[in-house]
Parts: sequence; structure tokens; C-alpha cells
Amino acid sequence: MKAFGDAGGLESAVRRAVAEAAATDIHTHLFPPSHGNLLLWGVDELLTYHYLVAELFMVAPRELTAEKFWQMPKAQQAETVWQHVFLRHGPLSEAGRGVITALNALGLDAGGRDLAGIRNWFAGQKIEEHMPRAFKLAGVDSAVMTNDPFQPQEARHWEARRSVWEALKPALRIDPVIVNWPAAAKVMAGAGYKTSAMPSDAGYADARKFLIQWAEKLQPVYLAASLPPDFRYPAGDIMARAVRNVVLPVARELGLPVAMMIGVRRGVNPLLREAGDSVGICDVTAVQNLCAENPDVKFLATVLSRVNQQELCVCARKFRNLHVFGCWWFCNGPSAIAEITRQRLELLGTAFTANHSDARVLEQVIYKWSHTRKVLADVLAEKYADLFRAGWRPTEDEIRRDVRSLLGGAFEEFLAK
Ligand code: RAT
Ligand code: ZN
Repeated sequence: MKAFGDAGGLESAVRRAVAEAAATDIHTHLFPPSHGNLLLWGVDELLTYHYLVAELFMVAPRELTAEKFWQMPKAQQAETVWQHVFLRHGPLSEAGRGVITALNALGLDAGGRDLAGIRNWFAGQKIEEHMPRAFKLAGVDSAVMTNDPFQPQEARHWEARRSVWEALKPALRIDPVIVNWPAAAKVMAGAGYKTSAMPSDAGYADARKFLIQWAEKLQPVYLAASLPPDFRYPAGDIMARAVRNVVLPVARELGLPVAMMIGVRRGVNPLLREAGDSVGICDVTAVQNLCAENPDVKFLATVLSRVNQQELCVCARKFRNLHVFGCWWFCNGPSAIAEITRQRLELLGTAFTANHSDARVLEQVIYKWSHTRKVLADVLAEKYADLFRAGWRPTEDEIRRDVRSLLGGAFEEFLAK
């Protein structure tokens, strides 16, 4: 294929490639339709996304307390968010705009503000058809779920061996083993394993068996946990000990990567429930030490604080067993995505995964990927223009290859190597 001889043609090719490339969504909270009401979808779920619940309480009148809000049925909660965040104030936030982008892509007139009409439309959809359509609109070929065996309402669907739509890949979520051992021990003990609130060698051995048995059931792509800013490794605390005695041996035995999402301060405002989590600067040295000490284990990592992004990139330059992914949660807005993606391209080339959706509600894949693609196209157009000026002449195939790398190809290569 011929290389581009003019900068204008090159820019259009970059934008085309970003618009058309399939994205592999490597971290979501979606479930298969066969797992019933665990799969959230529709306008009421979109409006009550925890990002928007947090925003509601920034603008709602004082009388509307969190307690009152949680007592409302879902539909009324959604109407409350719609009233305050969308009608009485402009939905200029990323999460606000996201609802509009998603509805609009589905052909709904969000600008017409007819919530009842939009609800009617959703009521007429069959999830088995609606889900593939949402993926198609997002340009997503497959998505990795978050499957938590410590949640009985999730575990029972796997016990029942319900079929899973093939575009959804499992990930074994293991947070409590690391961040709340007593709670994890209780669940495992309930399932017949010899674990107790006080960690012990025997308890760790049974926790390994528990996770291995779940991995056999799920066939996950990776093991995953969100970790607090004070996660350290190595360390003598309960978190580092669980990582050393349970997570690493299981990952090694099963040949599974460990995905770490670091920097979440859970429940700084517990009244807001899921919306009450915050961010803290983490210590990337923990990732560095894990990678150095365990060259035979692969790690995926993303960090929540903007402050940690550069350090994580530098760490990935040093360790081939580390793959950086996503602009997570509070970093998943256009300005942060642009900055983080530029920095990653400058430090990592195409060896990272530009974003993941973290979708909790099906239709969020539409807006998260549409917004990400817009930023990625702008940043890549700029980077290819710089490269062109420097004297490089890429072909259209090479551009498509690079874009695909950033949207899942590099992740697949990392898993395969
Ligand atoms: O982004 C989110 O929705 C968070 O609530 C978390 O789900 C986070 O992504 C996590 O997986 O811990
Ligand atoms: Zn998540």
C-alpha cells in the first residue's frame, strides 16, 4: 500500500481508522442477558449511574437528602436526576453529556426532553437484540465483564451454568481477598473452605483453592482488583500478605494476568453509596516491585489519580510484564484522556490500551467509546502530523494497525506473549 505523501490525506486516514476500528472493551461491569437483572440497561439506569448521583447532590436543594433519595423507587430517582442535573442545570459534565450522546445514537430525541417518550421506547426493546445493537453502535467487538464470586447474587448464575453471550468475556474479581480478608474468609467459609477472619497459612491455601475453582468455572481473561491509594508491596500488612500468599500463586499457577486498578478511596461519603468513593495518589513503587519480583506473572494496571500517570508509564517502560490500560473513572473525561493518551504515546508508543468503558449500564458503551474516539482521533492526528513533518510516511494499513493496537490489539498481544 502506498504511503501518504500529503499531510491532509494522512489526517483523514487517521480519523477514518479511529472511527472504523473495532474496540475491545477490557473492563466493564456488564453482564450477559442470561444473568437477569444484573445487566443494567435503559434510561432510568443511565440517569441513576453513580457518577450522576454524585452530581445530583452537588446541585440538589438541601431538603433532598441522600436518605430520601435512596428510599425512592428507581424511576423516581431517575426523574430526580433528570430534573436537577439535566433540566435545572446544564448537563455539561462528562457523565451528563454521555447520557445525551447515548440516547441520540439510539435515534432518540434527547434534546426534546421527553423522558416519558424515551422510557416508552426502551420498554419496547428486547435486550437480546438491544445489547448487540449497543455494541455495534459503540464499535465494540467484545467486552470483559467483572465477575465477583464473593457476591452471592452473581455467583448463583455461574453455579447454574447459564449461557453467556460470546462477546462477553469473564474476569475474576477478587477485591475482598486483598482489601477485606475477614469478609472474603466468611464467604469462602460459607462455601466449605477452611478460612477464618484471622489470616493463616491454612486459610491462604484454601483461598487459593477457592479462586482456582472459580477460575475453572469462569475461564477468566484475568484476575482483577481495585486497590486503595495506600496499597504497598512488599509490606507486612494484610493486603500485601494476601497478594503474596494467594493472588500471585494463583496467577502463576493458572497463567493469568493480575489487573490492578489503584487509587480508589472507598466510601469517603458513605451516604452516597457507590457514588461516595474518591481518589488518592498511590505508590507506583508497589507495581514496580510486583513486576520486578514476579517476572513470570503479567500485570495490567491503571491508576485513578492524574498525578500517578507518568510514573505508571515509566514503570511500563521498564517491565515487559506490565501493560497499562484505560483512563479510569475520574480520568475518563476528554481533557484527561487527551493528556494521558499524549503522554502514553510519547512514552510507550502503541504498547498500551487507550481506554476501557467501565460501563455499568449497557448504553454507556456507546458514549464512552464515542467520546474516547473523538479525543483519540485528535491526539493521533496531531502525533501522525508530527511524525510526517519529521519525515516518516505511514501507509493506511499501518495507521489502522496502530489504531487497533491502542483499542485492544496491544492487549491481545500482551496476553499472548
Ligand atoms: O468506575 C466505576 O464505575 C467505579 O465504580 C468502579 O467500578 C471501578 O471501576 C472498579 O471497577 O472498581
Ligand atoms: Zn470498574
